[in-house]
Amino acid sequence: MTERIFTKARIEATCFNPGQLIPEDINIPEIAVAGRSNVGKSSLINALLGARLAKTGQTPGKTRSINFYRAESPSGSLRIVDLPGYGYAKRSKDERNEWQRLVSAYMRDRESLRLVCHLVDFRHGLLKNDKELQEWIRSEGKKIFVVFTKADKIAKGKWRSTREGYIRDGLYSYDVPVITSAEKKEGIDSLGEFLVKFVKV
Ligand SMILES: Nc1nc2c(ncn2[C@@H]2O[C@H](COP(=O)(O)OP(=O)(O)O)[C@@H](O)[C@H]2O)c(=O)[nH]1
Ligand SMILES: [Mg+2]
Repeated sequence: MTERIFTKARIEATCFNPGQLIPEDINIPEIAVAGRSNVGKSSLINALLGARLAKTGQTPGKTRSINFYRAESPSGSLRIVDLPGYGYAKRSKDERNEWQRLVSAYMRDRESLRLVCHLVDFRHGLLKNDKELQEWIRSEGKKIFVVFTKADKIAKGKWRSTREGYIRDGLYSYDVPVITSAEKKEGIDSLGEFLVKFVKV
């Protein structure tokens, strides 16, 4: 077990509407975490920050807020930004519009937003909404880095070929996607190291 890369993590803000968003600070890089409801965003953030800050296992589609977490790293202060989940079938059109409105308001002209970690269930790969999300984030001029979740559900011997298959199917990622399991704490250190290195350059 290596030394934890993020220290002194705390929740900084919970925002349900654009008016509640906290202003960016150009000295504090932000890394957003996006993905379908239930993909494991909150669990991954907790594993990464080594703290139970994000609520996990909530009713799918319930987290409608953007949550800002502030953490210290060897590269200095940064923010991990938990975006509301999408793709929950039972959501109404109004709720989808609400999601779009809040997330757009956050991303628009957000220079401190350096990277969007797109969480994808390792068992499923990209589903329809995921492809739309990837296109939309790229059209906003933001970099996407894919993080596979729940890898403990797939035999380790199949990890490489599974990842290669998804890449061949047209998944977009700024760098080779990292394979993680929040439950088994696998790939979490590699992800942390990648992120800290990424915000430094
Ligand atoms: N097997 C397994 N289950 C996970 C993992 N990460 C999250 N889960 C489960 O997936 C469900 C949704 O997780 P959560 O973090 O709340 O997802 P979110 O909606 O994207 O924030 C919960 O029941 C978690 O326990 C993982 O690495 N492995
Ligand atoms: Mg969550």
